Amino acid sequence: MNIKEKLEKYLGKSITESGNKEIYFSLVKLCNELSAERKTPETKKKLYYISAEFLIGKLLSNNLINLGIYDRVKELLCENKKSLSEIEECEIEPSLGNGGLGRLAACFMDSIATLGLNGDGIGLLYHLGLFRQSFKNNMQTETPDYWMEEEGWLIDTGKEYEVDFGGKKAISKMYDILVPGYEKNLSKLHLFDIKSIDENIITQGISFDKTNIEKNLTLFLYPDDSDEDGRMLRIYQEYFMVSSAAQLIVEEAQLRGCNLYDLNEYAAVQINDTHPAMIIPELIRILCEKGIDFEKACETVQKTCAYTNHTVMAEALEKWNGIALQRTLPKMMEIIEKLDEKVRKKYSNEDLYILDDHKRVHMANMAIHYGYSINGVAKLHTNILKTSALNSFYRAYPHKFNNKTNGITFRRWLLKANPCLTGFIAELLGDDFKRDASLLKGLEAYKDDTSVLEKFADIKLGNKRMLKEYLAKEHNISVDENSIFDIQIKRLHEYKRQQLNAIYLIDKFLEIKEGKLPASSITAIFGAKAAPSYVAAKDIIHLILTLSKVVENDEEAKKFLKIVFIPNYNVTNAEKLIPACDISEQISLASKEASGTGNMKMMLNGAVTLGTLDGANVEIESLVGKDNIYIFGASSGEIATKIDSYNPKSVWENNPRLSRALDFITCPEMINAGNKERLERLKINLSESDYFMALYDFEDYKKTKNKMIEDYKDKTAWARKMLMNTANSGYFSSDRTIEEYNNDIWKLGKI
Ligand code: 26Q
Repeated sequence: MNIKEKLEKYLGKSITESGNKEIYFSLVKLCNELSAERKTPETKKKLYYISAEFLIGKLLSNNLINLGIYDRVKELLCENKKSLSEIEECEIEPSLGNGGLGRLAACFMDSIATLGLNGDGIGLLYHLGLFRQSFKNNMQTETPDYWMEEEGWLIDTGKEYEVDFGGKKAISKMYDILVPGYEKNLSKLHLFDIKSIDENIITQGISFDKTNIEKNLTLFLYPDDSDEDGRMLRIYQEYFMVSSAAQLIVEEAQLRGCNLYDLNEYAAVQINDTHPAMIIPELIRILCEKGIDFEKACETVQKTCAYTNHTVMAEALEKWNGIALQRTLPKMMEIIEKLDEKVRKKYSNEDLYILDDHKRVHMANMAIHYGYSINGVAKLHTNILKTSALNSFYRAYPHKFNNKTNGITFRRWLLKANPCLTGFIAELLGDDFKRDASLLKGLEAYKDDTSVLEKFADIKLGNKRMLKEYLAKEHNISVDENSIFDIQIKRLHEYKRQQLNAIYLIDKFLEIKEGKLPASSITAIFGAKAAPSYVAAKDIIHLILTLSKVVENDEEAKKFLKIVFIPNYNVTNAEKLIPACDISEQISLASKEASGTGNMKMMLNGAVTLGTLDGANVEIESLVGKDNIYIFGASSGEIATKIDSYNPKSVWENNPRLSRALDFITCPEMINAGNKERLERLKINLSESDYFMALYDFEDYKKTKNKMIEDYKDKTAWARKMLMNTANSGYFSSDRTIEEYNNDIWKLGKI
C-alpha cells in the first residue's frame, strides 16, 4: 500500500473529502505504523534517560521528516487541495516541560534514536502541561493546558506496575511515544500515569485539591518555582516516576539475562537533574528485596547511575524535608539515612553529608556519592562546579566529574524550523550536513561570496516576513520587517536579566524623545513565562508590557521602537521566532546560566549573539571568533569577587542616564498605563537590591548593543556574521553531545 492508500484506509474516505483534523489523526497513525516497523540494534547494556520533563513540542512534521516522507506527504496533500501547515495547526503542543532542561531531554531523545543507541526515555504523563499564559491588564494570567486527545501519539502499552507509598498502593500505567530517528532506528519515550487519575478535581483555572494524591498525581507539571503546598505532591510525583522506572529497568535487564548483581552491565541510568535522583535508593530497595545484601546493592547501583547537574544556584538545588519524607516514603528515608551514615563514616567534611542539621535531604549530594559520573552542561559551568559550587565533591571524587556541553537537534531547529535556509545550504554543500552537522563548516568558503551573502540576507528577511504575518494574524500586532529583530525568549528569571533589556529600552525611548534616533529602527521581542508564585518575575513582565503600551502611544517614538511580548512562549512559536532573529539576547549574569540552548538555536539560524561570557556563550565565542559575536559585561570571576559587597545605589548615583531610566519606571505616564504597586516594587528591587547586578552591566550592555545596531546597517558585513554563525554551529548538534555521553559515560558497546 502506498501512503495515499494507507491514509484513505484510516480515513475511510478520500483525502479531499476529509477535514484537517481527521487528516492529522490519520497522519499520526501513519507515522506510528512506519515507526513501529523500525528496530534499534540491541546491545547488552541499555540506556535509560530519566527526566521529570520532556518538552517534545509538536511531533507531526518532525516525525514525517525523520521517517523520510515529509516531502511526499506535503505533495500528496497539495494535490488534494490540503495544506500540511494548516494540518499541523490542528496538533496541540504537549508542554511537558518548563524550559531548557525539558527541551534538552527531547533533543536528546531525537539524537539517541538517530544514532541508533539502545536507549529509551522515562518520564511522567502529565495530563496538563505547563500553564497557558495570556495577558490581561499588562499582567500574566495562567489557564490550564489540556493537550491529550483520544487519538494522539500516545500508545497504551498495557504494562502496569504497583507503586507503594508507605503502605498505600497505587497503580502506574505505561504509555509510549515512539521516537523515530532521522532516516533509521527507533527509540521510545515511556511515560507513566497513575491509573486512578481524575481530571474532574480541577476546580477553577489551574487550582485543584492538592491533598488528593490518588486523583491528582499526574495531573500537572510543576512550574520550576512552586509553593509549599505543592511540594509534597512533587515528592509523590518523583517517587511514582522512579519506582515505575526502576521496576521497568530491572524487569528488562532480567529478561536479557542479568542476575542483578551485574545490573550495571545491563543498564545505564542517566538522571536529568536531581528530580529523578530517588531512583538510587529505589533501585537499592528493589535489589535488596530480591535478596542482594545492602552493601552489594549500593555498589551495583553506584556503577549504574550517572547524574547531570543543570544549575549552580544553591536555592535551585533540591533539598527535601526529611521529616515529611519519613512520613510519606518511610522505606526511602530508611535507605537514605543508611546512605548518609556511610558517607559520615568516610568523610568528616559536612558539605558532603546527604542529611543536614535540619534533616533536609540534599538530593544532589546523594546523586554524586552514589553515582559514577557527574557532569555539567557547558565548559564554564563544569569548571564552576569543580572549583566552587561542588568543590568539596570534586576533591573527593575528581574522576567522576566531566563536561558534556549541551546540544540541540538540527532536525527540528534547522530542517523543520527553517526550510529555506536548509534548502539553500543543501544547494551549496549537498545533503550530507543533515546527517553530519560538522559539515556546515563548509559554508565558510562562501564568506566573501556576495551572491551567497545576499541570499542569506534574503532568507532572513523572508523568515522575518513570515513572523510578521503570524504576529498580525494571531496577535493583531504589526511589525516592520526592515527593522532589526532583537529577541529574548526564555523563562522569566531575574538571573536571565530581562530587566536589563527593559532598562535599555526605556533609555532608548527617552533618547528618541530627545531626538537621538537609533541607527536602525528596533523591534524588541520577548517571550517568557513566569512561575505563578514568582512575584519579581511577574513584575518584570508587567514592566515590559506597560512600557510597550507607552511607546505605542507615542507617535514619534513608535516609528523607531516597537516592543512586543508574545504570550504563551512555547516550542511551537519558538520555531517561528528563532529563524527570524537578528540579535540573540543571552544576557544572564555571568556564572548563573548553566549553558543555555536557545543561544545555540539562534546561532544555527544565523542570529548574532549579544551576550555575557556565561554558559555556552563562552564556547560560541571561541567558535565564531570575536568579529561575529558581541560580548559585554563582567566576567564570572569578577562577579564572584563583587557580588557580596555589591551596592546598586553606587552605580545609579554615578550614572544620570541610568538613574533617569529607573525613575521612569514609576513616572506618571507609566503608572497611568500600569499598576502602581507592581512598578514601585520593581523599582525598589532594582535600585536597592538588584540581586543579579543588571545595573552593574548596564553601561557596557548599552554601548555594545548600540554598536550592534550601528553595524547592522552594513548589510553585507552583517550577512557575513550570519553565515559565520551558521557555519560554526555544527558543534552544538545534540548528536555530538550524545556521542560524548555514550563514549565517556554510558559505553553501551556492541552486542
Ligand atoms: C524543582 C523542584 C520543584 C519543582 C520544580 C523544580 C524544577 C523544575 C525545572 C527546577 C528546575 C527546572 C528546570 C531547570 C532548567 O531548565 N535548567 C536549564 O537547563 C538547561 C539545559 O541544561 C540549561 O541550558 C539552562 O542553562 C538551565 O537553566
